[in-house]
Amino acid sequence: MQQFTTSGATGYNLIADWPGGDPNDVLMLGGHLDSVSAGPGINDNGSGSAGLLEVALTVARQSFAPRKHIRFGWWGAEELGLVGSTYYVNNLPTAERSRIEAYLNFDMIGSPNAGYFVYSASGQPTGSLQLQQTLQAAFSVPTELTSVGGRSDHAAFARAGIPIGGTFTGAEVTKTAAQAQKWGGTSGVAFDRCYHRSCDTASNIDATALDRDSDAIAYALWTLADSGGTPPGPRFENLTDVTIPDLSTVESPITVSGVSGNAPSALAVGVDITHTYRGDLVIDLVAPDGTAFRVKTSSNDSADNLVTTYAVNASGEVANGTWKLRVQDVASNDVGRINGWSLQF
Ligand code: DPN
Ligand code: ZN
Repeated sequence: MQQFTTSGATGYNLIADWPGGDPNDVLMLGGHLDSVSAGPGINDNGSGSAGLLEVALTVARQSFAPRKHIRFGWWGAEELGLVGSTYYVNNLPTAERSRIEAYLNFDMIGSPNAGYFVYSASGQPTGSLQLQQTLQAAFSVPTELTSVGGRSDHAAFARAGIPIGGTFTGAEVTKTAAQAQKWGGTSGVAFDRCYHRSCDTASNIDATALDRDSDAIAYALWTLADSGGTPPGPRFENLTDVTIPDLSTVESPITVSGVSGNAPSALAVGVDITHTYRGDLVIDLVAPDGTAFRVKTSSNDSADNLVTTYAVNASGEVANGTWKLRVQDVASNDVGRINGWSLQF
């Protein structure tokens, strides 16, 4: 955490380095955490902050090990004039600055009347065609280029000579009829009619746009960091506690939607169960059509708790529908609870 002072107040940047990778080849991604004082700033810029956080969590879950070093930045006081990001860049030693090979910015990525914009390389002092084209390729919907000028935190990096890129779903500008035709939404209305207003609340988010742009962050990261792979597919979770009484069977559902075709041959089933004798537990993953895949049998393993991931060959099952984790306690005395579980496609 980096502190700075602006007009007599203290502000904060949060910098998160993912260990590993070449320290001389840093790929940095960021967005601002603050909002204007007029409103809560959920699209501007809770959306970019949350998208970046979700990608960072995915990096950790996957033990991502690309050739390059990865750094995330969440900036303070963007709305006061790019204060946090400028402070960060200005206080980087020259050698450190030259190690950052690119900076990608995400500011407003869940606009309620969304457009799909990629920062144009040509509107920037250090615009990069490679970054622009990678972000364009990250979308399965049509994109347009936009000249964001110096309106967000990438500007501090551009001024320091660092190549920049980013995505944006639109602010105060009105959506045209042609744009409404290709992207849906309402023509003649701003991409975000609550931009810098008190109505920029949690209902001021198009979840589809936030999802597409967050996927684009992951795609760009996996591609530009030289990972040699592609980002993992969608992940679903159920974090509702389910108690496991003695000698009983309980189930916890996860409804999967928006995944085409069948489940993968290594569907990752993450399980987090508290129990005082885990050998008592028999666990099945139940597919939407009722097919049960046994992932764990009972045993005399007397250890507590079960926090692990199972790989299930579910390639014969349609992905969409309601999956269940079925947990049986088959011996008396010890009990527990499902804390949560997940499906990573
Ligand atoms: N900088 C944004 C704001 O915080 O008001 C608006 C914006 C974001 C404009 C991204 C252009 C591109
Ligand atoms: Zn913003």
